[in-house]
Amino acid sequence: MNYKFPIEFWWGSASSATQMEGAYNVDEKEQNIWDYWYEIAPDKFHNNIGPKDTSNFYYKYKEDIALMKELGHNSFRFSISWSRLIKADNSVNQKAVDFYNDVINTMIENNIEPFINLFHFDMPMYLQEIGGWENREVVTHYQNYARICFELFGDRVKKWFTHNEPIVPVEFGYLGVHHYPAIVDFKRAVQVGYHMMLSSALAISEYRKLNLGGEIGIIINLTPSYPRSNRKEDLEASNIADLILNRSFLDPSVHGEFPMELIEFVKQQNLMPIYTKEDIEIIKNNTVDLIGVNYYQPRRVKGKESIVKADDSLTPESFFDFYDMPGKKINPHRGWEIYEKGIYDLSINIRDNYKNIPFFISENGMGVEGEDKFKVNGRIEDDYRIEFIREHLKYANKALNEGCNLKGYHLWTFMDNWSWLNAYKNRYGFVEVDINNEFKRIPKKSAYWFKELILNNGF
Ligand code: BGP
Repeated sequence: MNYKFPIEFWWGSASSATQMEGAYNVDEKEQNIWDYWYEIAPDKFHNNIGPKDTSNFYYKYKEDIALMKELGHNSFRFSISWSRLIKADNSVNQKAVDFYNDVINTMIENNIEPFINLFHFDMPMYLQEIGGWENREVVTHYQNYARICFELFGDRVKKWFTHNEPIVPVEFGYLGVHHYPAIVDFKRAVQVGYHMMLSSALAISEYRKLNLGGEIGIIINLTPSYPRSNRKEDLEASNIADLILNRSFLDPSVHGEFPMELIEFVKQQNLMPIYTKEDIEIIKNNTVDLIGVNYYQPRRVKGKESIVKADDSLTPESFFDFYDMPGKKINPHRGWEIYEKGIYDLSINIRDNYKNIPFFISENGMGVEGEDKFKVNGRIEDDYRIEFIREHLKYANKALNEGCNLKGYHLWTFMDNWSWLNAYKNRYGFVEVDINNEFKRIPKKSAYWFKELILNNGF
């Protein structure tokens, strides 16, 4: 065996509530921003397919967890749907409590450790109506929601995450138009990001007060920024991209402070959020125990070449351009570059600049369109996915051997699910979901390959 992993390594996969639960309006679940957006603008969604049913985990979780066990998982991350758990009148939805309790208990009975994330892009609509993350009151609502989750489930769940990719709602909802409310306004975006960061620290403080003996962290899409060249303008571009898109959440989460350079940038651009001195103390005193890192692709950047017009809105891309590197390896279905060494580079960054804090690869994966054509005797032979995982794991292994505190690897995702922008176009799962045939689950070849890898703790 060439690539051996530690005995306790976390092997599994990740998911999110809106993308896999379905049952969008049953058992008193409230609407979230996705349900609402689909209701008012279905044409914004790929092939007009919205988040109504998604993969029906709400109904099939027992079968799904049994399959996870059969396929060797020792851990699985899912998120709680805030709009399912907490009703608009602030009361707790008992049917949601029963559902999540049963999911957690079934996982534990099957020796699969539940990793729970509290927020995966799905703001309840009743809170978006009062401004969502722009409104400080929503931070308090989130803090209460987090505490309720810890009180309800924290006796059994020992790995908690406050957010998944917090930069994404900022980037796509307030600096771009892919997520509701689809506003482009840098100042409001900074307030949103700041409040999300503060909410993370407040959730951590609630968790610590309860003394439940588990760990709490945050999941960040640590896309490494690579400059086109060593020329000054390219290096500066990569630095500013990294500062805004990575270090804005990574530094306060791990070090308890926003980078000074980011603060200066925000001041210079007149983008300072409303904050209090107490907030800064809260962020300082409530750093994470561990981080999850989602890694899909590198970010290649170059100095600004395109002209910024006077009436262009100010966005992070006013300060750098993306660099389309010739000859790069690409997943044509998603349009994302495949650069396996990124896993190694980001691991070394965490080792050297972030206290060698424990971390795991919380998402990595490959979305492929038209997988049916790879079917042999009813099974998708996804050798491309096996290769994708294997090549990334080689670099993860190298990072481990060089002293990185890497604890596990989760694929995005267990079974094909609904994507925010692409519905069911690109499939990511170890398990096929036949959406035209009662959401039937059929494991792909990669699922068995991964099972073997877990059994051997390496390959
Ligand atoms: C991550 C998100 C996931 C998932 C994944 C794949 O950024 O955390 O929710 O969707 O990306 O991306 P996509 O669905 O856009 O192909």
